Amino acid sequence: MIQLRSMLQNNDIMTRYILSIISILIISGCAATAQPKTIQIDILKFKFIPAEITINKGDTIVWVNQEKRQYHSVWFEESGAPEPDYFFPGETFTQKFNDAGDFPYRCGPHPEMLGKVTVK
Ligand SMILES: [Cu+2]
Repeated sequence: MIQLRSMLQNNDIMTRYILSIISILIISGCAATAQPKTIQIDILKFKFIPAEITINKGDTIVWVNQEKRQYHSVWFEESGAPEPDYFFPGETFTQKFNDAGDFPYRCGPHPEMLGKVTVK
């Protein structure tokens, strides 16, 4: 009987130990790896809104053309990318950022439309 009681107590300690290890793993896992996010940038009245943005590695940006009838593009000209297709009202342009750095861009048909993505 005494043996059984001590076994139950040991079991109880073991369960608490395992539970505390599991919760430490969950908490540290959440802190260490931020989930990749998708961030929206609007295009309206010949502006990228916001024009400058800071994101984390692995995040994705979706540019949404919110104009009534004007097409635009998102062109990372300085990084040597070819000029992408224009996209029209209601359409989007999506890009994922895997590397840290500064990524300035412009609109192909409207060189005065400038934006910058900073990836941490
Ligand atoms: Cu444009």
